[in-house]
Amino acid sequence: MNTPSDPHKPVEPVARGPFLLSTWSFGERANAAAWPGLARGGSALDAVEEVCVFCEDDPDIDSVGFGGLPDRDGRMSLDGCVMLSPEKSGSVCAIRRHRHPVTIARLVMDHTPHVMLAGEGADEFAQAHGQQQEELLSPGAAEAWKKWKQDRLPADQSRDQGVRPFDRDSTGNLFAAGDDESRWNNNHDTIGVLSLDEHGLMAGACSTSGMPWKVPGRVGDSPIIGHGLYVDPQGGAAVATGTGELVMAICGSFLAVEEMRRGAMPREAVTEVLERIAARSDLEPTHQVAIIALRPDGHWGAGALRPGFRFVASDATGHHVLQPEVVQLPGT
Ligand code: SD4
Repeated sequence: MNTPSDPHKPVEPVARGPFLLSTWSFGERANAAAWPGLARGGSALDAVEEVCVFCEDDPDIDSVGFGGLPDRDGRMSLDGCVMLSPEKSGSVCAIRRHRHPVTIARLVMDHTPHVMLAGEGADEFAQAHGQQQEELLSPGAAEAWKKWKQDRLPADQSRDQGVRPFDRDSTGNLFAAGDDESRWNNNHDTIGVLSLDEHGLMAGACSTSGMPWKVPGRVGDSPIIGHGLYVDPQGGAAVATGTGELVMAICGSFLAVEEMRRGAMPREAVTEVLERIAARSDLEPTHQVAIIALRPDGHWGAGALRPGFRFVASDATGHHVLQPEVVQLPGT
């Protein structure tokens, strides 16, 4: 796996101690919240859960947890998962009454022989494990939904209608209209996070409210192991964000990890994923996918289909909001 890299290739960034890699610039404040525990020797698993819980609690982040945007009928549903290895993962989807899908996913991993619970059963499981029931639709999200209804966008919205996420100001408000990006028409996002702890253990998690104004019942890539997230201590870890349907068509996160298992650097692995997506004949200008990747030896990288994606790398030197090295379709 650690094939010596070609000296003419650009040097890849590499983590040399505890490390967190999160999607979108709003990951900065979430990483900052989880960092002290990780830096003190805490586990990668605790760190990725904490990053997601932080975002799920923040009503200004309009794509995750409380504050996320609802489905076509104005109802919230949340998805999330957590993974340590092919033997150890947990996932929930279509959660309607509990704010922290990643915590529930971890409970599934730790307390059941299963990988994934869905819908009412997942909510009941959460309740049985002491998770607090609550309203998930924030006042801001309810307001945004009313406005969307008023504007009379098509009622049976497909994945191609909405607002493309654009990371412009670190607020976490990826779907805000404004400036010239308001012309974009597609929308989804998620917090995805990968971590290495001081013991060299890797973990990943992701949490999302899915696609705003989605058809009720729609589930994207985020909670599905191998699609939105994959972690294999023998290969690496990857987490995707963006148009879930595009990621699901190629098992995007599994593909990135499999590439790294065969010796690819993270940059090469994410490029392979994005090239396959970019080669589709039905791509819409509004589609976006981004993927971040981490190898067990600390090498990491990120890429996006189009401009507008940022991510956060946190280590002992601080929290760095970065643009991906790879943008498959620049200028689009
Ligand atoms: C999805 N990819 O549901 C997920 C979440 C999301 O950007 O919207 N991510 O399609």
